[in-house]
Amino acid sequence: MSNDYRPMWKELGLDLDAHDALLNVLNQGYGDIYLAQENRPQTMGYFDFVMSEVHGLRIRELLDEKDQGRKIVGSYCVFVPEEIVLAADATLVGLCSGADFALEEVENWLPRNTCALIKSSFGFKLGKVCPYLECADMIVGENTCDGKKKAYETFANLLENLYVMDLPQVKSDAGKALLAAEFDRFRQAMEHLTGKPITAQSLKYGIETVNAKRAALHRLYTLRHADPAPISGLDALLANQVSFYDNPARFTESVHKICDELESRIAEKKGVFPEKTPRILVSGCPQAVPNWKLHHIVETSGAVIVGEESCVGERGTRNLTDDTGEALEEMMEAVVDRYFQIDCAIFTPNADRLDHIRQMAADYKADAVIHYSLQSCQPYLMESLPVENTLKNQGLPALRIETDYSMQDAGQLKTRIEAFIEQLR
Ligand code: BJ8
Repeated sequence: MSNDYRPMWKELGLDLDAHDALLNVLNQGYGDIYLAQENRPQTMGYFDFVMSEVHGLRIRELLDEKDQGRKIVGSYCVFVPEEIVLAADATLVGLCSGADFALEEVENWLPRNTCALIKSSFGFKLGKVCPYLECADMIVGENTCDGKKKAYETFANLLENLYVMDLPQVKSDAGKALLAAEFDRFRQAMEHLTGKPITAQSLKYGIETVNAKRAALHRLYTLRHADPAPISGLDALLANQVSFYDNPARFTESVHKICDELESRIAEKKGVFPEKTPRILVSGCPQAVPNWKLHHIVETSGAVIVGEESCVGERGTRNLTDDTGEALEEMMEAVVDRYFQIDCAIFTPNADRLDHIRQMAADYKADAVIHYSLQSCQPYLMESLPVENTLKNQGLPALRIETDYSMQDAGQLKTRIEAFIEQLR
């Protein structure tokens, strides 16, 4: 990334030395993991460019938007409705990060055995290394798992502009009413932030824009059903990760370009790995940039990842919002209906998730499922055993992984994963 961005980062209050260190690790990791892959689709060049400019050009674009009076909203969860943010003429960016930073300082604020995702959010704030966080006018936290819920209480001491959204934990009528009330409160908060009323027309625009983005990803997911796999799991994961940062319309167009290329590859039977390479479905916790550990290990151990049952994957994008309503209330209801279907492990009971895993395994012709949990993530760890047992009882091999963002266990994970893949041959 060009040195020209240094004044911009300084103005945002970043710690330039710490930020340099982070970018060095990111660039090194990207080179070693992404650029070292063979047979990549050429259209992935766009995502290489996005990643090379993830703290540069994209931040400049966001600051230009702010100069023109547009607000930036940061979020840590796929429950924050982008449709409503866009309808208020603001831009949503994802803030979850997939790398450890300033760990010692973080442990002055959070217990050591907090999940890596929460620790990393604190680390990026305390280490002053995240330009997205620093340029956001509003940061939305959500009462999902206990870890996040309690962490936001502490985070409020570090963030002046934190807005906390309450969320249901049960899929009941009362749960849905709570979500509807919270989305309505959020609608008002967005209007207050931007000074722009959300109208039927602006919400329709928000719904159509986000639906288009999700539909492009659905097209990509469907193409991943093919054998040989036309795109690596790493590259598909990257497309999912970039969906949280990029301009939605440009992202949609770029994903369609990849899909056009993948269709040609499928017609020519051209893949990233040979036909009949063992196919893995990954299920569990979200994997934010630059958390590429599991995908990298699997795809350098003789298998290909064909799908992600994750919030950085199908759980985050599965359903479209009904865009047929005309009145504002009708469209707000459609937004609530869509988000209420998300099968995050914070819900109890959460039978839909198991159904989705089985359905995805069948659709993607997966030979096995790897369940991925971050250490100390109670919701996904608690679900991992029933998921594993049910899949195994139905004849689908499954492996449970519990890890964090460090590379300390990489060797051990590789040994387990290689042995698991060996059994699939
Ligand atoms: S909708 S998965 S993005 S909450 S890994 S912080 S669950 S202890 S991230 Fe999530 Fe929304 Fe659910 Fe999706 Fe807690 Fe687990 Fe940490 Fe997690």
